[in-house]
Amino acid sequence: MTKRYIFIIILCFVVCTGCSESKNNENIKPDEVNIKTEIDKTEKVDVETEYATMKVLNKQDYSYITSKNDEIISNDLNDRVPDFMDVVSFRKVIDDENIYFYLEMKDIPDTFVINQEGIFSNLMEYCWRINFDTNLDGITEYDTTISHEKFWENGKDTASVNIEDATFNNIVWQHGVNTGYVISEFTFDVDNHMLIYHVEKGNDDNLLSITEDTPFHILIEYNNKDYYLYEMIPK
Ligand SMILES: [Ca+2]
Ligand SMILES: [Ca+2]
Repeated sequence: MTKRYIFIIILCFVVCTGCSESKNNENIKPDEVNIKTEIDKTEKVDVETEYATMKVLNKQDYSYITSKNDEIISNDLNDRVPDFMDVVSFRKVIDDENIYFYLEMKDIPDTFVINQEGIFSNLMEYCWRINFDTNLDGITEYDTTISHEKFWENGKDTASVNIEDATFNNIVWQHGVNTGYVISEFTFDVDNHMLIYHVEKGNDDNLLSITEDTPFHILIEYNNKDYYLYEMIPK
């Protein structure tokens, strides 16, 4: 009798434990389903917002515009590029001694990831440049470019830096036919979403040929391991 009594108690305990686990499973399952659904949604959104690589630009893709000093020119919003690449408006002031250029961007985040993992070459990671057709031939040969830029650096760790960090270069580049060289640096400032370039013409004689009437274009480029993007004005 005693053994049988003990057996019944054990049996009841096992059955009750089973009921309890079953109840717990019933409570957990809906949560697991909800969590999975949330993850699926998140992944879907990421895929939908991913940018598509753009074709690499050729010489014939560039064209030029002119603008008067202090003329503010608006630019369409561009949902094909991140906000830090999207020019909202721009203006310039060029006199005998100075070149000022103002690029209003849709947004400038606090930090930019540089030397991104997975690029594995000396690609341009970021650039915000203005290219002047100083010899007036309608192509980039012999142009002069003012560029705030960052190349991927071999052997350097991935890092997050401010757009005004010293790792970005502020250079004026004098183009030849397929070559070029740095002729000057310039002062680069950021005021909210406005990028401000100031070049002193006295730094190099080539800069003297940039005047109020010199045609120019704007090119913003970004490379990461998955895609190459640009915003170009004019298109
Ligand atoms: Ca734009
Ligand atoms: Ca040219």
